[in-house]
Amino acid sequence: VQTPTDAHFHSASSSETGPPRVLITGGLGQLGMGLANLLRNRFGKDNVILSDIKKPPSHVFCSGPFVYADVLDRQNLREIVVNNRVTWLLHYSALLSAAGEANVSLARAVNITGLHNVLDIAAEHNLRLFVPSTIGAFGPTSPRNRTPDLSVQRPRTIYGVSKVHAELMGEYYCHRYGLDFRCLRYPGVISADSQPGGGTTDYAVQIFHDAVKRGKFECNLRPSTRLPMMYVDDCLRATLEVMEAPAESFSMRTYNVTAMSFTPDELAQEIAKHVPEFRITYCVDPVRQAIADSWPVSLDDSMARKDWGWKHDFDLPELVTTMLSLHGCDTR
Ligand code: AKB
Repeated sequence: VQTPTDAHFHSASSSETGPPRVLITGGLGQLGMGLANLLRNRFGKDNVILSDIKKPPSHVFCSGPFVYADVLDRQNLREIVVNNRVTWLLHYSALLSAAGEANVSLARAVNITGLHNVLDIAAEHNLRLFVPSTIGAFGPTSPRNRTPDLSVQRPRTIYGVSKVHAELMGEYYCHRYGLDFRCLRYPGVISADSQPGGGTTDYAVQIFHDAVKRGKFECNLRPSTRLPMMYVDDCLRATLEVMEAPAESFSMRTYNVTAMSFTPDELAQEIAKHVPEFRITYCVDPVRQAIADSWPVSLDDSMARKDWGWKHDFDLPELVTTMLSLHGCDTR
């Protein structure tokens, strides 16, 4: 293991001009492909490289550059960054909350050791680095309503602990080595054409599929479990906006972002306005329920709104009509 020394790292100033050359790790998860599409529209198809350790489906492979990248293999990662003249790195490789509790040592390796590799390579090669954080970086002793950016963070999951670590390490590298680190704490993200995996907020994705295909859904959280949420288009736009924002606009490097908060019961009622036969039942998963009960019910994202102009487009009604129509349901 290499320990960082000042000599390894370039100064923060960059002579690069033109569009960024982007690498996305963990690109076959819930957000990678959508993010690649957004960034390819903006910066050109060949300037955005998607990567993962899994074999991509053919539509992913055909829509732009894809490479194998294992964040636990520092040499492999460095080679990709150097050979492709990467200037922006968006680091999505991670095990989510419930998956992390099911395999703590893998989560520790991917979420913490993987992050160390990414941080060092980003600092060595003067990259702009984005790492997503999460509402899971808060815990039972954090304020639960309108949780501010700066508050107690004592999460009880390995996922949460690894994300607090990522926030602090990124901010430390920014301060110590001039690394251009940018981080958003995402709420639960709801998308139609890509599935999450191993998360606590996953129910809010699956419910739309089951409502349209089966007219019913069995929820693994209690009906009154309120969590912060966001539609995927808002989440990806927030990410692009924070990456493009001038560094001078930041008063900090890790921002809360949110759009809405709802419970399974409220979501089901909104879906039933368009799918009258829809019925929700409950079979609580104790692991996921305990995780959800330790998370904020709403986030205060006023600093993101003030500093770099964050504004969400989708509230609950628009989220539901959009998701239902993407699943082929007529909501007119
Ligand atoms: C999860 O549920 O683990 C994630 C998250 C909120 O970070 N979707």
